[in-house]
Amino acid sequence: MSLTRRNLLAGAGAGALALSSGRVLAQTAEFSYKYANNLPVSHPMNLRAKEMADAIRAETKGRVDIQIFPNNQLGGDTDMLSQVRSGGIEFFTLSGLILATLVPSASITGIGFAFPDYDTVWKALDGDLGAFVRAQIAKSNLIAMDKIWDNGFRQITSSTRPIQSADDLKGMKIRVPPSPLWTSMFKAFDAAPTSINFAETYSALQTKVVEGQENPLAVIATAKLYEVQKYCSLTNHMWDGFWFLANKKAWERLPEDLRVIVARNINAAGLKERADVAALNAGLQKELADKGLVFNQPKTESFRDHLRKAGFYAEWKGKFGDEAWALLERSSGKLG
Ligand code: X2X
Repeated sequence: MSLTRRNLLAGAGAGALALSSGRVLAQTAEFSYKYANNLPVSHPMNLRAKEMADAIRAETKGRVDIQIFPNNQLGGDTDMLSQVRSGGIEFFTLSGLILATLVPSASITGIGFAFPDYDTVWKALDGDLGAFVRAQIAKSNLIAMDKIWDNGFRQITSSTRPIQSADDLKGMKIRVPPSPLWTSMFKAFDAAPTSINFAETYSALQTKVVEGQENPLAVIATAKLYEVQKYCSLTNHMWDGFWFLANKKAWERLPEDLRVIVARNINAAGLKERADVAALNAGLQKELADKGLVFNQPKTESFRDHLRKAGFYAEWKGKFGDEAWALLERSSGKLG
């Protein structure tokens, strides 16, 4: 008996389908696409992506098969960005700040202390600011899905000292993702930032190439960074999210009816992932403290002051331009 798509779908229960889905269906799918990302399989991004791929396969009756490559299996972010541009992979989730190496204005969402809470983030990103960034992305041969996925508010960890105020960052060897805005912000704090892809971050911390790094608790937990860090300072110094990107040609190759199904499922999964990450970040402090991380909650004022005095806000307002900055300040209030 040949295992055609039809009798596989008709015959298999949901569990069996999920288990066998990958290889068997990939051979029969009309569109077999790769989605790659930098996070561990246990992160909500990958849990929701798995559900999403299963739903797309079912709804398109096996015509669209999305294979997931988590955890930098296909290379670090810089490498995956080249691959999604060339069509080597069809889908990729990337922080707007790293995407800014290609689309400069995409880092505007990472300006220090711009968003006080998630309500403000989603209002801006699902509103005018998000639309502005997506329009810039569209000029670069990439398509960004409507709903940005959440990474979260970022916290600083270190193996050497807790960060109580901006002065404690002075001279600190800290890993930042490869992105001009990240480097600029930590230079403004007088730290010593080094650009390192997430793929090499754990080992850079372990071998003490750097003392610290900064990430949301959901990443610190799922990537087990607590194993190689001692302190966690809840600075909430910036919000970060992942644009769900598609290679433009691969996207346009999908017939309109399939495109609608794929986009709807990706955006729906993104909304669920946002809820998962917010809940995780809110509950992880105790779990990480049990694993030995020492927490402190600094006041944000000294950090904002430091950025202001270093001319960080003025510099980036100049780079992004008045129009984009006005869109940001519509949500954040006056910055700098
Ligand atoms: O590289 C990071 O630190 C991470 C996982 O947060 C991003 O993808 C921006």
